[in-house]
Amino acid sequence: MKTQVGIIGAGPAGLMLSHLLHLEGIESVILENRSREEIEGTIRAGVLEQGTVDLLNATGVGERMMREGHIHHGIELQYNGIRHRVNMYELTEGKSVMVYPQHEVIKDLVAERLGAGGKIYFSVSDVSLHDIETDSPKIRFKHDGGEEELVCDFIAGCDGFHGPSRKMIPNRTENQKIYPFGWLGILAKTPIANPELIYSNHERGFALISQRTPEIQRHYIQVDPNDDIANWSDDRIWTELKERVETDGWTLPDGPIIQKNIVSMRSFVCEPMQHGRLFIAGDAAHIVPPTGAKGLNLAMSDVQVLSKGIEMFFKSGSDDLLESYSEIALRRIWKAQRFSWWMTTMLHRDFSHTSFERGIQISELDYVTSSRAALTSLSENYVGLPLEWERAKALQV
Ligand code: RFL
Ligand code: PHB
Repeated sequence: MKTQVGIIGAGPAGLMLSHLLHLEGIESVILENRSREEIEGTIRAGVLEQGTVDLLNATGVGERMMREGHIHHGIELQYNGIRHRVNMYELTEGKSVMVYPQHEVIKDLVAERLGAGGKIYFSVSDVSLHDIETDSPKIRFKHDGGEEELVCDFIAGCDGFHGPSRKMIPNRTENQKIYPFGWLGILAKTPIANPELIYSNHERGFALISQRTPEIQRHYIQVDPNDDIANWSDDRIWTELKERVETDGWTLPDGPIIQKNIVSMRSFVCEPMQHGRLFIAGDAAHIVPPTGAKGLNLAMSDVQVLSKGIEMFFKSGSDDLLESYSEIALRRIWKAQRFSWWMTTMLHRDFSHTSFERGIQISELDYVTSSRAALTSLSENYVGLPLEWERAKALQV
């Protein structure tokens, strides 16, 4: 089997890359080790930056999102039991975010790719990469019991944090920070609690009130990352959530919990994100703690740069932009890392902190919520920073 770009992973990065390449007349094949049902049913992100929304719309896959998603002009920050609204729309001159679940984005992209004749192999196994330092790298894999080989011009490793691609980059530096925090996330059958998301810093730990549909909501509480979900009855979860977000005169609606799990939190950046004819994108290259709602959005910005580089190669024969892929993508990635680390540090309760450090944390929230300059900085990061195209412009792309 032959194709121009062999893509490993049908997450947001792999699917969007395949879609963008198709729009430029470049052929790709996606290899995914889970089934279509599994990738379309996994609950993850909820918040899309303005740039991600614009990208989905500009490339013809935003129609259902515009119908079923919810545009949010702000968020609320809570500490010491008081809410403070951040009017992002006003502070960023009209930008906003969209609450639309990741698995719905996945469904829209899979439907679009398959509808346009795109090739996605689901439930493959034993994926391995070969000859990435040559002009015809190969991916070997098993599908339907048979051994297959995909010969490509380029390989895009969009296979998430645990995939095989990153490990193929020799001499890479892995920069990492592990947090002493976990997030217990729930999906619950309740009405929408609040028009906007609430990020709450509380003595007992962080809590986040989010939403999905008018009937189903998504909320999170900070827990020990090594805690076992079996220790958390529905009653205990609701009691803890209410304790951390309710204010005088505002109560949190509860209801049956239909899904619950605990995830640990890390910041991670792999440098560089390329070697020979292999390029990695999204969670394969970096992980952010979810407090800044950046992971899916970074996956989308990586593949915009990568697809432009591949397009330039096939249209003009120049690999100038591809050679700069890591450098261009990493500038935005590090800024999103900084923001996600900052939001995480400001909002979570670190039980090893002294009263001095706790005092500084509350004072930071006090400063942020009372300074227009600080609120503007938070807002422009939350709605999404621009792509780093200066280097590309210098290359006259
Ligand atoms: P994905 O989504 O992990 O997709 C990788 C795909 O590769 C497949 N794969 C393989 N395929 C073939 N062979 C192999 N050997 C393979 N190994 C893996 C996997 O099955 C999978 O389908 O990576 P991608 O595309 O880079 O997308 C990244 C995002 O999924 C991730 O960053 C976000 O979910 C992070 N995230 C959030 N991001 C946001 O932008 N906004 C949010 O509000 C937000 N909230 C969150 C989040 C992540 C969370 N969790 C569960 C960690 C909230 C949570 C709780
Ligand atoms: C979500 O709705 O899943 C969500 C919202 C905001 C975040 C993280 C996750 O910062």
